[in-house]
Parts: sequence; structure tokens; C-alpha cells
Amino acid sequence: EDPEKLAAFEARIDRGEKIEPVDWMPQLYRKQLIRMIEQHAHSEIIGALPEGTWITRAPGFKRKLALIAKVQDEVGHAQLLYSAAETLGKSREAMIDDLITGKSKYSNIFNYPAYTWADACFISWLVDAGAIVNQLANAKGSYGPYCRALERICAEESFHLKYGHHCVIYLATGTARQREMFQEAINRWWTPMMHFFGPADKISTHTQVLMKWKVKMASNDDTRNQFLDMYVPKILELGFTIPDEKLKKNPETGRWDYTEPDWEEFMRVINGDGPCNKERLEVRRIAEERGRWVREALRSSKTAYVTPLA
Ligand code: BYC
Repeated sequence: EDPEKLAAFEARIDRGEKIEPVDWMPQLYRKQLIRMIEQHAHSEIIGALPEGTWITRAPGFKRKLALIAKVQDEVGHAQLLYSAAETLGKSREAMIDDLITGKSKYSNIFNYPAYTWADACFISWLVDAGAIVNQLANAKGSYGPYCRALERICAEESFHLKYGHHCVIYLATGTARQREMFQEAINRWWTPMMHFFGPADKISTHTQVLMKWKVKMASNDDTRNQFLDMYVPKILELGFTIPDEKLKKNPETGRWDYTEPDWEEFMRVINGDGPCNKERLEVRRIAEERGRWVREALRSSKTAYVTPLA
């Protein structure tokens, strides 16, 4: 690659300028962005599934209404992100194909089942909280279309967070069984939540190059630590416990000490062998198949869809 172009590109990034689709960029920057934005888009669309199954069972009309809106937002986020990834040259069809065939990854956490309403509340509050920590940082990154998508996503996610927190406070101040349900949800989801921020910095493959080019604005360990800083006190304040005896803020380093989550489980889950991977992909495959006729009709239709009024 032309060293002069590369130097000019890196100087722009260092000055805090945004890179736009028409600008020159190194092949590796393009490839990494496609990988990361595409995985993010898949995570949103697959992430809609565990909560989506709770829409009909959410307790009461107001909760159902709010959950429908939240799930719809998540699918909308996928739309925004697929569009951002398309600006880099990979078609949406190719991305969906790679999702369905298992070639592309998506977030580990959505491969676990939401058994109870409390599991859905855990996702709405704490998984969304984790996503916001990551997205707020990366919205200040270098690639224009991704940053703009993240800004809008964060605005919508902040409503999800309030909704999720409200659901959890309701359980926390409810009956003994309701409190127990949420405690069980924490116990089930804590390890996948720790995995959510990605492998420890020392074993992360892409962090270095992504941080150099300001695609990733914080390392995996930094975002995990920031999440723990913000949310461990809130969880404990509600009277719940966290299933990790080592979890403690270290006064010397100012960072959280914790038991390393099982990274072998993480690798298994992100490579297709988690409790719900097959089911999640099957739902997307069926949706793709059932929607094919609509896409084909749109593509082959030569007539205008709307006839203007005379
Ligand atoms: N899950 O080098 P590393 C939502 C993979 S949805 C699966 O550290 P990187 C929501 C990684 O891809 C929002 N795979 O990677 C929706 C790589 O594999 P490949 C979710 C993971 O990219 C509905 C390998 O491990 N947020 O919130 O530097 C309802 C090595 O990792 C994961 C995003 O998607 C994982 N957790 O950093 C409710 C954020 N972690 O590609 C809520 C966008 C790592 O070499 N993504 N891997 O085969 C990112 O910020 C970064 O990609 C990550 C990982 C921090 C996740």
C-alpha cells in the first residue's frame, strides 16, 4: 500500500477527522470495519430474539407495549448498521448469507435462553447497559457512517436502559419470589455478561489495530471495567449478589479484580456451539426464506409503487 497515502490517512485520524466512504483507506481498515460493523448488525437482529419471545408473555399491557417498541428499535439498529457496513462494499445479501451459514459471528450473549421474565429484564437493563458503554466510546471513533449510526443507537438505547432498570426495580421491590427470580437471572447471565466485552486484552486479536485507527476507542478490559464500575454498585444497592467471590475493586489499581470467566465456554459459544445458536440461526433462515418473494417482487417490479394523485 502507498506509504504516503497511509501516512496522510493516519494523520487525519490523529487529528480526529472522520473517514468517509469516498475517502482512501487501507484495505485492512476496510476489512476490519466490515467485520466489526457486520457482527454488530447481526448482534442487534439476533439480540431481538430472546426478548422478542417475551412480548406475548410480558406482565401487563404497558410492559408488552414497551417491549414491542424496544424489540422494534433493536431491529432498526440492525438496519442502520447494515447500511453503514454496506458503505464499505459488502452487500446486505452477502452479510445475511454469512450470518445464516454461520460464517459471521454475533454477540455471544444472545445464544443463551431467556427462561423467565427476569431473564428478559436482565437483558433490557444490563446487556443494554454493557452495549451503551461500548457504543458511547466507539461513537467517537474514526469512521463517519459507523459513528453516526452509533450516536442514534445510543440515544434509543438510553430509553431501553431506563425501561430495563424500571423492570428490575419492580422485581427488586416485589415479592420474595420476584426477588429470587432476578437473583437467578443474575446467576445465569453473569458469565455471558463478562464475556460480552470480548476476550481479555492480552488474548484479543484485533484490539491493537482497531485502537490504532480509532475504530475501537477502549479495549475489552477497559469497557468491562467501566461496566463493573457503573453497575456493580447498582446491583448490590438493590440487595442482589453477584456470583463471583473474587469480584472486588482493587484500591491500589482502581480496577476490578474478578475470576477469569471461562474463556473456553466463550470460544465454544461464539463458534456456534452455545445452548441456542442453532435455534437462533434457524429463525433467521426461516425469515429469509419466507421474505424472499417480497424481495424478488420488489426487484422485478418495473412499475411505480405510488401513483401520484392527478
Ligand atoms: N461475542 O479481537 P477481539 C445489543 C470475537 S447488540 C461474539 O477482542 P474485537 C442488544 C471477535 O469477533 C450490541 N464474538 O475482537 C441487542 C473475534 O472473532 P473474529 C452488541 C466475540 O472485534 C438486542 C474474536 O472474538 N455490541 O446490545 O477487537 C437486545 C477475538 O476478539 C465477542 C456489539 O456488537 C462477543 N462478545 O472486539 C439487547 C459491539 N467478543 O472476528 C441488546 C461491536 C469478541 O476474529 N463490537 N468476539 O472471528 C465490538 O465492539 C467488538 O467487536 C468487540 C470485540 C468488543 C465485541
